[in-house]
Amino acid sequence: MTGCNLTGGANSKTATNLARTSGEKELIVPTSCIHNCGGRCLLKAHVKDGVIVRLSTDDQGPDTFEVPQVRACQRGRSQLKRLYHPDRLKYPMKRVGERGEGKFVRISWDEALDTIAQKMKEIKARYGNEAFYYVYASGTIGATLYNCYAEFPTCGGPLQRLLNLFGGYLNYYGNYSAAQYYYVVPMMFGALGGNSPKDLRHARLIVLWGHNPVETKLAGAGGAWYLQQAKKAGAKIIVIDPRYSDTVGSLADEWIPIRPGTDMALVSAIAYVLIEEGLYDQEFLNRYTVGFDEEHMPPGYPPQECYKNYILGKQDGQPKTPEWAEPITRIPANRIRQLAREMARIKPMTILQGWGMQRRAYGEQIVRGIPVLAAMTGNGGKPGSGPGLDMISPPMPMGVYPTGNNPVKATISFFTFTDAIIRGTEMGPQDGVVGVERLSSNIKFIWNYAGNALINQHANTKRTHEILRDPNKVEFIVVHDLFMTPSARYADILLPDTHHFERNDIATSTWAHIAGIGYAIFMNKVIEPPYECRNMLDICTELARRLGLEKEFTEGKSEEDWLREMVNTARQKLPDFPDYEAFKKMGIYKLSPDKEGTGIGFIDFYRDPEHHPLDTPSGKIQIFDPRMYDKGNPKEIPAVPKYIEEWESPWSQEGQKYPLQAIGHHYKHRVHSTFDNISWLEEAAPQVAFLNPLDAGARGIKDGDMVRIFNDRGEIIMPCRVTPRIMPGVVDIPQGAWFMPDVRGTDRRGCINTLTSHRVNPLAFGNAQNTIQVQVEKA
Ligand SMILES: Nc1nc2c(c(=O)[nH]1)N[C@H]1C(S)=C(S)[C@@H](COP(=O)(O)OP(=O)(O)OC[C@H]3O[C@@H](n4cnc5c(=O)[nH]c(N)nc54)[C@H](O)[C@@H]3O)O[C@H]1N2
Ligand SMILES: Nc1nc2c(c(=O)[nH]1)N[C@H]1C(S)=C(S)[C@@H](COP(=O)(O)OP(=O)(O)OC[C@H]3O[C@@H](n4cnc5c(=O)[nH]c(N)nc54)[C@H](O)[C@@H]3O)O[C@H]1N2
Ligand code: SF4
Ligand SMILES: [Mo]
Repeated sequence: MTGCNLTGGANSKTATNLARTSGEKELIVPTSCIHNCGGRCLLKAHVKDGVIVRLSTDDQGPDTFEVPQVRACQRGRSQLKRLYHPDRLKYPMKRVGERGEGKFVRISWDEALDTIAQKMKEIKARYGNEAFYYVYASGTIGATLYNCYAEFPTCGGPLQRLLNLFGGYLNYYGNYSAAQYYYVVPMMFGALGGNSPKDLRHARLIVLWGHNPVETKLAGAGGAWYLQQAKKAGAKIIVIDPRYSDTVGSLADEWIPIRPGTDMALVSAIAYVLIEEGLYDQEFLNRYTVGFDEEHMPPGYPPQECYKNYILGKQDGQPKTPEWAEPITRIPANRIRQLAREMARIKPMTILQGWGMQRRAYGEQIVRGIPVLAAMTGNGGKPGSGPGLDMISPPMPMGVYPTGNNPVKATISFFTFTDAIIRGTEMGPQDGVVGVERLSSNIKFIWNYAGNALINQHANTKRTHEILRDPNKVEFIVVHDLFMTPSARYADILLPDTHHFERNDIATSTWAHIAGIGYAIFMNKVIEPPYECRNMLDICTELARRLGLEKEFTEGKSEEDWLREMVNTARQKLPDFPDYEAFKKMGIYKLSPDKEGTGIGFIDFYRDPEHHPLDTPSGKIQIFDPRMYDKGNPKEIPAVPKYIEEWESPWSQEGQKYPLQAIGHHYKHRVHSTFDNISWLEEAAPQVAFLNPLDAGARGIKDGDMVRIFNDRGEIIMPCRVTPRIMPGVVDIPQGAWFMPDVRGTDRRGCINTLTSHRVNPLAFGNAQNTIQVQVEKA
């Protein structure tokens, strides 16, 4: 037992009773769960003789609406199965087979670290720092110190600090989660922002548009819990989703199934009805938006390009009527009319958009389309009245680990790293590169820390495999993980990490786009790491020594020194924040509700748009965006949000050969691929392909059969669940299963990226992994 300093007796009685001893000499040590589900929940480890015998969770406090308990979900409560999993990586290893084969031999830490340091020096000398890439990863995104998320400075942990000191690395922007959302919301609103989950209880109508919080926002103080409260307070809840999701099943008054990828046809038809029936709020639009009609266009741009003209079909001759939308969306025209009227009449309304539908071809459009409906119905800026975005959390001011600045300016879209491996030096702004006119090197060295996006979570695994397997392309790959994941199989050197119960850290709600309250959790090191597992701070310190950077890297500070600094920063901003020792013992600190702000997005702007303009060209919400207009590509980057038929769809050529659309929802079994190997969770939520009885019947498939799902990019053989919970024409393969190819290359587990495409979106250069056509047959 180390680190937590909870020796029982008088000592523990002085702490809150979160940390206490039992009669059986069982220590209860607070820590957290940290993966990229968007949450961080309190876990309390019950320790006996140096072994964690069980986990419990937050049971402190009154559990009120204002200050709820931050209780862990089924995955957090299964952490012991990860911690004590027999397949944990135990020693450093080096590759002996081909990349991807998974053949390794044990080596010493010295050999591993010497080799990595040597390769870093060699590759820097040969290709320069732009050849280094810290690939997208989110396995420890919830942590303040051991964070793996390199999109932002200060999030990438010790590895980011080391690489910055080493001269830098090729940056990326954007993320798999919400590339289109993060790109266009700041263009439309000047910043990200929505209402807090707590505000939902004021709404009378909540439309969850492609949003499934009961599965995706499961954390203790998360979105799903607040939706429940909103329902209790009398809100009507409508869900628009091709799947009868858990959110539909447990919270919805109505489910509107929609053909995937056609949401913009629905948005347009709703807008049409609002105009046709005079149900829209002209005054609100005039005050807060630009580009709705000819009278409110930015100066210098053709007035006829306004949104209203698009909806009425003044330019293209096609009014966007419900009858036009019906065959596209498969939603009856009358239902569309009824929905438009409800949206106009039930006030206040909050439409919350999920991200699955922007992870699609032209996903930029839907992100911008929904806020137009919010504005047309006069919503935004008031309690229960949302701007049509996602939820946001209250801020939690905690110090950060200083990762320094990256001297390399070249930046690619996260989704183009495989391109930057094979043709980086040809890539420039036309490929989404920013910071430079052209990359000076292809990617030659990859660090993959706490991520599985090296192959499993990235699109088109067969293509990625072909690229990664060739050691002449990327010359060196280091992976640091707990398991032999599909990505780990591509490592040249594979390093075993500690589990987060085996190191000290702090988790905060700040990153959690789903939390209704601000909080911080001290993640105590509960037990010693097993075998030769080592954490990233330790590894980077050793590498810094070998690279002659030790002094700059450590500044003479230990893990505890860094954590103390973070706590001190929080204490400067929040006088009631406990000191380091007290925080360690109490485990969780919850921000008092009066410090959370109003929870209403862009409130100053909505109150007084003249004096608090948005950071956009017009100072208002950009329905028409001159920057998009100026791109001169109106078919793919229209200046007002439009319905564009997807590049792979039931109507395209692929649709003839592969008639079903496949989507991969975020599953309660896992956080992406994390927890895929946990038997309890497989039992509770098995990896199956969900297929409608009509599609199954037409193919002679019965519930439980093995099915072959394929397209030109690859194939999967997996079990099938026949259920009306998915609409006809669509198959759902929950994303995140581990790619397990057999000798023929057929995936036997159900990794949807076997089938997905790496084609990028035109504006955000982000992923469209949900836009794919497949065929399904009995295996
Ligand atoms: N087709 C399709 N693909 C998708 C998506 C989709 O919807 N459809 N979703 C995308 C999204 S939104 C995201 S965010 C990405 C997520 O992709 P990733 O960021 O790759 O997330 P995970 O798959 O959870 O991988 C996390 C890895 O970290 C490891 N890990 C966990 N804890 C630790 C730790 O303490 N130390 C170390 N060293 N490793 C640890 C896990 O074992 C796992 O291998 O996937 C994207 N991919
Ligand atoms: N259990 C669980 N929770 C998670 C995660 C996880 O892996 N597991 N990952 C976390 C992360 S990193 C992220 S980014 C978020 C992701 O959150 P989201 O991206 O919102 O989650 P998804 O499940 O991809 O999509 C939400 C819903 O959209 C539906 N959908 C798909 N295509 C369409 C479409 O074209 N139109 C409409 N209307 N609906 C569509 C899906 O059926 C699904 O029910 O979730 C977070 N929460
Ligand atoms: S909601 Fe997320 S952070 Fe919380 S216990 Fe579940 S997986 Fe862990
Ligand atoms: Mo994500």
